[in-house]
Parts: sequence; C-alpha cells; structure tokens
Amino acid sequence: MRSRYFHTHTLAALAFALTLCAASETRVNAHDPRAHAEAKEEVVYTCPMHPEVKSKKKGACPKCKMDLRPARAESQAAEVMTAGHGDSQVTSKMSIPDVELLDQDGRTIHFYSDLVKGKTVAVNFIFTTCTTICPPLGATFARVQRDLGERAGQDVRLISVSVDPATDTPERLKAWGEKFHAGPGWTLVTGPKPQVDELLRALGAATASPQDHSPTVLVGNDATGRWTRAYGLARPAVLLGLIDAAGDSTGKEAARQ
Ligand SMILES: [Cu+2]
Repeated sequence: MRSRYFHTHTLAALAFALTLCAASETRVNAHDPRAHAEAKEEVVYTCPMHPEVKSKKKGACPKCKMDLRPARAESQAAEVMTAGHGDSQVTSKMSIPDVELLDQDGRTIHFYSDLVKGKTVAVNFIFTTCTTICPPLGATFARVQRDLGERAGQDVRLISVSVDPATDTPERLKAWGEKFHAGPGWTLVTGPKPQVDELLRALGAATASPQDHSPTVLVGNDATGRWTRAYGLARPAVLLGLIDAAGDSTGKEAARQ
C-alpha cells in the first residue's frame, strides 16, 4: 500500500473530491443519510470503533453507540483512493500558514509554528454537530492515536480542524475530543472564521458549507515536504504507513524527488 499523491492547491483538491464522488455510485455520501438507502447491494454494517461488531442492518454499535457504517462502501472507497491515484504526484512543499487559532483548551496557537513545524502531522476536518462522517473520523484518529503510542505528541501530531468554527468553541471541541479519548498528541483547532477559512484553503479543505466536507485526512511532514491526502476512514494501519512515509526522508519515495 505505497500509493500516494500530492496536492499543493485547492484546484487539485477539488479535482480529487470530484474523482471521489464519480468513482463509485455505491460510495456513501458523507453527509447524506439517503445515500445509505440507495445502495442496492447487500451491505454489512460495522462499527468504526469496534470492527468486530457486524450487522446486516443499520443501527448503533452495542458497545459505543456509534452509528454503524457500511463496511463494503468503506473498503471500496479506500480502494478507489489508491487505485485511482496509483502513481504519486510528487510536488514541492505545501505552504502552511502560521495563522493564530485556538486549541481545545482555549489556548492561542500558531498553526504552523506550534503544530506542524518539526513533526509529522495527520490532519482531519470535522465539526462537532456532525452526526454522520465526523464521528467515524474521530474514531479512526482514536485508533491511530492508540497505535502510535508514545509517538503521539512527540514526532507525530494528530490535528482536527473545525470546518464550522462559528459553532465549534474550544469547549465544544474539547468535549468532542474527549469522546474519542484525545490525548496530548491530538490537537483540536478552531478560531475566528477568517483565519480558519484561510487555513482550510491552504490545506485544500475549503468548502462552501461544513456539510460538504469530504472525509479526508492530510498526512505530511514539513521537513521532508511530503504530503499525502488519503481517505479519512482508511484502516489505521494505512494511515500509520502514510505517517511513517511522510517522516521518512531516506525512503524510496523521497529519493524520487
Ligand atoms: Cu462531518
């Protein structure tokens, strides 16, 4: 699973989103519950947090109450991500703005210098009132955090950026993060809307409304300049592989640059 690709600007991200949408009719539209019903094939539903929980019907996980998700649609979408972009597009460094924002404890942070500089980061895009795709995005990060162990907060940082900063106060983000046992290596970010919007544009995650956000995770390392956009609900092992690759300045992919 070495496929990856790179983007530096919003146009490329838009193209990416369109590719995802066009790629599979049975793929679940992140924020449209009707999309679930439209899938005609038999689907097995599974919990993002507890993969051993399987059901033929939609519903809540008996262990954590999280909405079950169609396992087949998830794996298909993950395959689309990698199959559709087989060869990585190597590019120059992303320009990460040093915008002043707030973390989940209400502390002022500078996005680049406090969170990104000197670390490998995985960034997802969430809003706390979302009941569809964002909870599984949080659950995925929780599993990545667990698998990272003590690396979380040391050489790797997980970052969740609110795409609805007007609603998502630091307090709301903190409560949301606590549902997923977010530890010190997982920073949740909000702030004044103009600054958040500037950040989202720079990260290729700007959308007209929060509901349009796609389940992506951006994995990169400022020092190596290697950035990958991946399906946000990919298996944690896949995301861990991307995290390792992003920080590996001696790897095969890096040599191709
Ligand atoms: Cu969402």
